[in-house]
Parts: sequence; C-alpha cells; structure tokens
Amino acid sequence: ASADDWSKRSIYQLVTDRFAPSNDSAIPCDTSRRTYCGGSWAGIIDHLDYIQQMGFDAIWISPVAQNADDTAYGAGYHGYWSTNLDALNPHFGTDADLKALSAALHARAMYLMLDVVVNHYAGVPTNTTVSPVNLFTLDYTKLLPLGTQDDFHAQCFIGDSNDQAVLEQCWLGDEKLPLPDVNTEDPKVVGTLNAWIKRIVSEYGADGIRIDTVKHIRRAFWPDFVKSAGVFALGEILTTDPAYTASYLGAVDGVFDYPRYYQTVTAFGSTSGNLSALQASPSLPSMAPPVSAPGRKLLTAAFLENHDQPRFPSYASTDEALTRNAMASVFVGDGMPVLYYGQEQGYAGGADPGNREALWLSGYETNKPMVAHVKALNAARKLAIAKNSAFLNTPATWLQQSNPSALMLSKPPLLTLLTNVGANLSAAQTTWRIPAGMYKVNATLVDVLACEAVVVDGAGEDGVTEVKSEGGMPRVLVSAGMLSRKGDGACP
Ligand code: ABC
Ligand code: CA
Repeated sequence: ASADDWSKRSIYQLVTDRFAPSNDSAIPCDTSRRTYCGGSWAGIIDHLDYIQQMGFDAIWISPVAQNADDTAYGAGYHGYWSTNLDALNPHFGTDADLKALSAALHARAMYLMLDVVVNHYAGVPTNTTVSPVNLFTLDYTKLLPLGTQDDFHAQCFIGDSNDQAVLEQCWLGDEKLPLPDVNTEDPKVVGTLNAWIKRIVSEYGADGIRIDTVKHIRRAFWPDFVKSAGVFALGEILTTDPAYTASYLGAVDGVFDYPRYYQTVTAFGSTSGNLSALQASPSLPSMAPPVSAPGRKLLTAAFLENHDQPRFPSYASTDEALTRNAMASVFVGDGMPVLYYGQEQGYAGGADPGNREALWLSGYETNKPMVAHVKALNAARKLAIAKNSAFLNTPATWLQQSNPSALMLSKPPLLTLLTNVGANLSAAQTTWRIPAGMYKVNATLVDVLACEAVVVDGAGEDGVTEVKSEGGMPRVLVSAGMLSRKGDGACP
C-alpha cells in the first residue's frame, strides 16, 4: 500500500509478546523480568475483532526476526535484538502462523505493518575486557546473514552524542549488551539488506513497514531500501526537533511526529501543563520539504504512547480527563493516529520495561469508557475523511482562546475543544469561545464524544459562542447534518 492509502488509516501498535497468547492461555507476566510472556501471531488472529471494533484498520507488530535469548538484560521479547534476519522468532510462532495473520488481516481489509531493524544486531559478548581498543569479543558468525566483523562498524558507543557521524557509525547499547552497528556504507551489506526487505515484505504480504533507528543510518541509505520494500515506510527518528525530523523526508515516506509527542505530554501531563508550547510549535506537515525532496508532502504519524516511552497515565496519574484530552488531540489533528495497545484499557506502566504489560490480564474488556472514547475518536476521524476530501491535506490550525487552559483546533470539518483543566472542576471551569462567523447563528453542532448537541448562539461578546467543558473532558464538534441516521459511525 502507498503513503496515500496509509494516510486514511488508524494504526493499532502492539507488542507481539504481550498482546495475546495462543489459545487464550492465562499466563502471568512480570514485565520487570524482561523475558517472554507468551504472546504470539496466532494469538493476534484470535483478537482481531477486538482491534477492529474500536475502529482500527491497520496493526503494527513487533519485529519478526530471530532475537538474542540470553543477555545481561533478559531476552529479546520486544524483537529489537536480531541475531538472524533470515529466521523468524520462534517464540512468536511459525512461518505459517505469520502468513495466516497477514491473510486474516487482509480478509478484513486491514493492513499489516512490519517493524524492521537494520541498523544493528544484538551481540552477546563472549568476553569483556576494559581495554579501550577492543572492549569485548563478539562471535560475528552468529549474526546472519552478514556474519563477518567487516560487516559492522568498529566498536564505539554513541553515548549521549549529537554528532551525526557518531550517531550513524557508533553503536547503541552498552558493554553488557552491545548492539553491533551494521556497516551500511558497504555496498555488499546494502545489497543484502535491500534483498532481505524485498523478500520479507512479499513473503508475508506486508502493506507497510515501520523502520527502527532511522537517524542512526546515513540518509542516502534509505531511498533504495524503501524502494526495495515497495510499500509505505514510516520512520522512527527519536528527537524533539521538528526541523531535524522533517529533514528525513524523502529518505522515508513518513515519520513519527516525536516533537509533537513531547509537546503533547508537556501540555496535558498535568493541570499546570504549558499549552502554548504545543500551540506555538510548527506542525510538521506544514513545514517546507527539504531541498532534497521538492514538492514532497510530509506524512506523519501521531501518537501519545509507544513501547519506548512511559505510558501517558504514568504522568497524568489519576486524572482521566487529561488522558482523554491528550488522546483526542492525537486523533483529530494532522497525521495517522497510532494507538499503543493497552491505552484503551487504561494501562499506566512507567518507563521500559514497565510499559509493556500483558494485555490478556485486562480480559480485553470492551465495556469501558476509554474503549468507547477510542471508538468515538476513530469514528470522528473517519467521518472527517469521508466528508471533506481536503481533510488529510489541510494542516490543522489553532484558534486563539482567552482561557489559558483551553485550546481549540480547527481541521474542517472537525472543531476540537481541548483543555488541561482536569477532572476536578472546583479548581476552575473551562469555557471555549467559538469565533463569530465560523458557523451560522442557530447552527447545531454535535460533540461526537458525548453525543451532545451544541447550538451556535453567537450570544457572547463579539458574537462568540461559549461552550463549556463537563468534567474537564474534550469535545469534538461536527455539523449535525453530517451524522448518519442509519446508526453507523459517529453517535449511532
Ligand atoms: C532497554 C532499557 C534500557 C536498558 C537496555 C539494556 O534495555 O530501556 O534502559 O539500558 C530495544 C528495546 C529496549 C532496550 C534497547 C537497548 O533495545 O526495546 O527495551 O532498552 O537494548 C528503537 C526502538 C526501541 C529499541 C531500539 C534498539 C531502538 O523503538 O524499542 O530498543 O533496537 C535511541 C534511538 C531510538 C531507539 C531508542 C531506544 O534509543 O535513537 O531509535 N528506539 C535520546 C536520544 C535518542 C535515544 C533516546 C533513548 O535518548 O536523542 O536517540 O533514542 O532514550 C529527551 C529524552 C531523551 C531523548 C531526547 C530526544 O529527548 O529524555 O531520552 O532521546 O527529552
Ligand atoms: Ca548505524
């Protein structure tokens, strides 16, 4: 599938080992042990209804290659510690299981996104010395299909460097678990990796790929790799800097909007969060493409959580209103929304590995307010895509508010009212002001989260319409006439 196809989708990100075991076996899972808990590809197939009924039409699964099992930091249950790209991770199932998952998704018109790691492998040291020349000895013959020391960059750790050459050619990891950095300058290695991505995409019918550690490989490596994949490629560039993120456009087809992630957490992470930074920061899709990729549109993926960051409620603690606002902002703005599994169940695990809880312990309960919230947000986005052909290509804009804890985001036909006032309204009450002239006086809008009508009365100062928040909750408004009477979609 292409970038355009993907831009209309909502993605559910899951950690394969933690989403569902085969045959629904009730396995305990202690995240602090950093080892396998038993999730599998067959388990995912059994719970596709759960994902689809929330309105998702794509899933992103953990990297599928064989990983290191015994390291100083446990096992590669997350999939990012490859040892052999040509073998599947046997903990997740068989070749037939992965193909069956792909087929089951396609039968539902859902997409499969494979996560791919080519920057590094995991190297379990066979001896460690303090010598600065040769920190440790690794058995490179075990790292396949490469297999020689020349296929890797010389040993050095990135540490906290911002030097681009160091980021690209030194190693992630540490002395206890080095992640040998692939020599992606070597044409033979490049050829092997390009052939590999082409093969796995076609063999498992992937519709797109999520590329790990994009900023750790030279930009010029990526276009041929992406072309070999032949499907949409979404890149992870872990940074707070919008311009740096945008500079990877052309190298990959789309990027995770990490800068916006950080601002969203700052804004909604507490009732005293700074909303103006979020409002003031440039939106990636409205930034000019780099000179290397003239005319290219920057497709982004928006998210509030992922497997590398503490879950949002671990900051916003018990205030569910803050979580609801932050989640809403992901779905109604620019970029494909990505929801990290467990958000819908209110999981609150902190930093990795605490944020990788087993979902089966929740019982996949669908009768929960947070699940309903996710459903309503997906429905609102789908409605917007259907009603306005320009929705996906028109960057969202913030409308000025006088209340410092209120935000208003316009991305027609959606008008979203956000607040970080929190659930405790005794502290303050949030009122949003819809400017005069945006809608006709007497027009009826519907908040598709609460399924409540809001009449544009123009009765406030300068003809504004004042809308109040209930319990610090966000509102997503559309014209009443857009809602279907058939009971499908938003506010059935
Ligand atoms: C785990 C623990 C570690 C422990 C280690 C042994 O085990 O988290 O505490 O020391 C995989 C596993 C992890 C594992 C790592 C390392 O491997 O999933 O559980 O760590 O063995 C991707 C994947 C990620 C994966 C890898 C490695 C890469 O999404 O799941 O991790 O295959 C860098 C990379 C980024 C990478 C990330 C984990 O590391 O750039 O691609 N993600 C700064 C740097 C970033 C750096 C980040 C690390 O720190 O600029 O380049 O990311 O946290 C500030 C933040 C900073 C932040 C800046 C931009 O903003 O506080 O951390 O970034 O505000
Ligand atoms: Ca590298």
